[in-house]
Amino acid sequence: MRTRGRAKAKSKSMSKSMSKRVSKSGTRRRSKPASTPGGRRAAEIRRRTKETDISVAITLEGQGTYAVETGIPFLNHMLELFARHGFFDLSVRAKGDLAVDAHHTVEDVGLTLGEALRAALGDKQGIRRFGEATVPLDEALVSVVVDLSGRPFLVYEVKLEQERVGTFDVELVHDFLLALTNQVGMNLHINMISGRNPHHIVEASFKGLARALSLAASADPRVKGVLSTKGVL
Ligand SMILES: [Mn+2]
Repeated sequence: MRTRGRAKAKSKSMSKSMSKRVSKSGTRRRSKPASTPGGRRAAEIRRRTKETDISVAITLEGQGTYAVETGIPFLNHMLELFARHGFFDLSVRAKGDLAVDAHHTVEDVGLTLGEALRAALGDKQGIRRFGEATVPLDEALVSVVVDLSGRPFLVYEVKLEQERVGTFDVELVHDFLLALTNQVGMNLHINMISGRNPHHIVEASFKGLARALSLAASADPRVKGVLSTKGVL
């Protein structure tokens, strides 16, 4: 399935001060983008609606440490291994209307994590821009390719025969990835090469995403400015 995202390419102000704003949808947000102790790229985002209240803090040059509590154990598991395998330091705190179902919380965690990643990436000077990883987990093999292009586009070619992992509806992974893709402003291709067990397939996808993003966000000393003949990412 190919999904064109909403255009969200405009870069944000990198003000160090806390800022409050109200988006068109009425969402109250507080963000503290790109504090960079020791030159490390980091951001904190809080996103609150009537459905969810989510805080994400991420450091790109981390050690893979994490503190994740979303109220959804399978999502916690995926975000924890995302941090570990991307060597990001990640904190995610989410309180959502899980009594309705997990959809709002999963999608809004994707939005907030994407917003934090975009803020931490800043102006993308000196980075590789492209990253890819093919990750196995037993019978599952998943390829993930990222371009931090500023143009949101998700290709998610993953066929899951079972609808659930435990109580988790695996269709929500697609919604999470779409939200993330739109907010980061990236081109993300996830292609399942083989697989049977949905837990294995989704886990290989998140590990691949972590490795591909980590590579794309890493510095290449040959890159002066941004890696684009257009001059802007
Ligand atoms: Mn697992």
